[in-house]
Amino acid sequence: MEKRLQEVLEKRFHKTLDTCTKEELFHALMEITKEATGNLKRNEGSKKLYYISAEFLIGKLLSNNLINLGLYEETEKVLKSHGYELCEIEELEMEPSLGNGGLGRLAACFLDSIATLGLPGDGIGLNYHFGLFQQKFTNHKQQELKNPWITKESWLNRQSFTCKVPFKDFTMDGVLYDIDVPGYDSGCNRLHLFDVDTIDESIVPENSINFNKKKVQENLTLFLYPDDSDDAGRKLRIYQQYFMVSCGAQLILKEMEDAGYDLHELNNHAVIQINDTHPSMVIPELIRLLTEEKGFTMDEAVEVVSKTCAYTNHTILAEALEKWPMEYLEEVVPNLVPIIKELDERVRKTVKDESTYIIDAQDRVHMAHMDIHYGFSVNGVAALHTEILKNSELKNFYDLYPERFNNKTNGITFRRWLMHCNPTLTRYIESLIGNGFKKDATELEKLLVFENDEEVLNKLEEIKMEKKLEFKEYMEKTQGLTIDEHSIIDVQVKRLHEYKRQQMNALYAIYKYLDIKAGNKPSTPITMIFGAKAAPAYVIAKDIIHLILCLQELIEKDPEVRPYFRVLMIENYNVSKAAKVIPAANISEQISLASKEASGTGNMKFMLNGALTLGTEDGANVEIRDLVGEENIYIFGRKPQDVIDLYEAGTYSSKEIYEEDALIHKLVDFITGEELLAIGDEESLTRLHRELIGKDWFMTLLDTKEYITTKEKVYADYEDRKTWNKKALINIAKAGFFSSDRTIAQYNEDIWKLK
Ligand code: CR6
Repeated sequence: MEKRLQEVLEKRFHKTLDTCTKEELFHALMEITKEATGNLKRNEGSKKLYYISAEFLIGKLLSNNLINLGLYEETEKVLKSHGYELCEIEELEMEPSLGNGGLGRLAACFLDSIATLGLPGDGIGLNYHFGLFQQKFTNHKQQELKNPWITKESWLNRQSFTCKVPFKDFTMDGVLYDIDVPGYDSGCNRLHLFDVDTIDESIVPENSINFNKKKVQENLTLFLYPDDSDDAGRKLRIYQQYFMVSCGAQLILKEMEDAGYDLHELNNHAVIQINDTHPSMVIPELIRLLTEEKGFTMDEAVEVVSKTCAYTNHTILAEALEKWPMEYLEEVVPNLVPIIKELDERVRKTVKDESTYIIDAQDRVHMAHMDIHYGFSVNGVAALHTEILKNSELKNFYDLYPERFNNKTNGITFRRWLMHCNPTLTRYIESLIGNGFKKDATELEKLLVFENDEEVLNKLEEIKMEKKLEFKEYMEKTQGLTIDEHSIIDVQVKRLHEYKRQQMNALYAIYKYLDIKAGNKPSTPITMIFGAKAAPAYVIAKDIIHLILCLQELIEKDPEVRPYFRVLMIENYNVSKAAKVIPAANISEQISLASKEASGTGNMKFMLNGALTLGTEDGANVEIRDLVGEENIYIFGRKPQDVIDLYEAGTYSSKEIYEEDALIHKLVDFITGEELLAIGDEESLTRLHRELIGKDWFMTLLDTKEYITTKEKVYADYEDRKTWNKKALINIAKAGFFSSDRTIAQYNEDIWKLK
């Protein structure tokens, strides 16, 4: 490594390891890493997976690629001997935020595991020029800025493949960029990101995310998830989706033909995993290409495509299940319209249940319906979620095709979420049980023999302290906030959404604030950490951020409360910040309204790093509980079936709870009380107050009381540090199940069947 680094620095910058700048060093490292990945053998086989997804939240790649290549430690040593820290070089990398949250990060973890298991499988997506917006706090509010990540040199490698994508009034030329995906101690796959050369980044002003949505030739791949609160935005999403799937389908067919396969046997050589409904148009697009260009009859095309495509559902929230008005499709992708109508006709001929039709009475196209009728597999992302799909949300489809439904509980790559973000813990685990867990995560269970070993438990606490100190230093440097490392670190980091109920956590903060004001000081100080971006057009979500930032301000300025209790919000929460805060956490907040969080994956990352979950019976929390046992997790709140029944009955009234419960009344009214109004914006706080009492669609007030009692118990339990540390150890030991290597092995076993 040292020799190669010197060579590259000399050749490119006429510098040495002792004279170069950190930027030059970063570029040299990137070049060497790309070269090493390029030399890896490609994973190959007679059947290949294509994972199509609108999002790949890959995050920074330098360190993870070095880990997977087996070069991390050597690089670290070489840099150290010349006075550099690898982690400071890594800070210079631009972060590709090509995803919103869990779904996009899942796709990135999956790519890592697919490559690691030696399976031939590539990702297909879009090369957004700006990732998810950069978040800034001004006047206690979220401000959105554009988030560029592509520099002159990056992980992207331009390829020679091109294709033409036919829209209604014009054709666009797709170009392809690849990012190599090295497996851990294994071969290599690729992430294919499509783009167009006519994109004009300059149509977006500085400090803004606004642009002319109608200039499709200039804006098509500018933004991940452009604001879809108006017609133009929604149509732009269809342009993006069609561009992605058309390029993808053309690439797949070309690769198949180049390999000499008969396209009539496409399903024996390719499998396409459709990640949520954003790529669903790949089904009619493949049918179109096969019939128009490859001489297939409609019957032949429908049959082979249906045997090639599989669909993953990631949510039961109606707002996220895409239904496109036919009118929009006619305007953007008229080529697909007759095919979609034909697919719908075929369903109507054989199926009685109208609720499963692709085109509904309002002439809207239900993308998920198309996926289920014309795919061979439908999977949910956690056991509970899949059961809800089968028994309520998609029951009518389950009745039709029970054999298509299956569960694949999500997972995370331990290379990033343990080895990279917590090397100290990794090394310590290795010293206790050897390094087999790096390849077979279930070996973490070997840690269980130490559950009563005081030396081991103390060491775990020491490591937690080290990570808290690192996080403290980071927060000081980036936001000027000084955290007390001796406090309990209680963390809720995830996208801001009402169903995730950050507002309930904020109500707890109000409770604690008032309790301390009344003279009840906690034995150990508490630091509550939030990190969340709200969709730019999601008004209530932004109001919740405003509330949290106002609470932060109120408490920071209150010398009576601040020494015991603080509320802090991480600005611009993203993948790298996740890697900093998760290892420092004692408590992992997973408090969604039961039945609404399909899985969650943050919950797995916290557990793996020794935090205890405070959560509802929702998503993968249920499987965490089953693995660690009731005594090693804190579960509270209304059960999923009760919540489903409550929606069905339509009897939930937050107003009733507010009026009947004096404590809740007091906490909710604090939002518009004089303390917060003196800091914040009256309109925003009043709107949130009104929402909580008048609607509260995700039933915050239903669980608030039990949440407060449970959280008080968690804090009290922290006082018995030995028992706490034992619980942390059991959580780490049982986390192996949540390795995405396991998830991918199951996808392959049940759905993909790659050799
Ligand atoms: N928001 C689910 O809500 C799940 C991920 C990945 C989500 C979340 O519970 O862990 O997908 N769904 O499966 C969607 O994005 C539609 C998410 O990230």
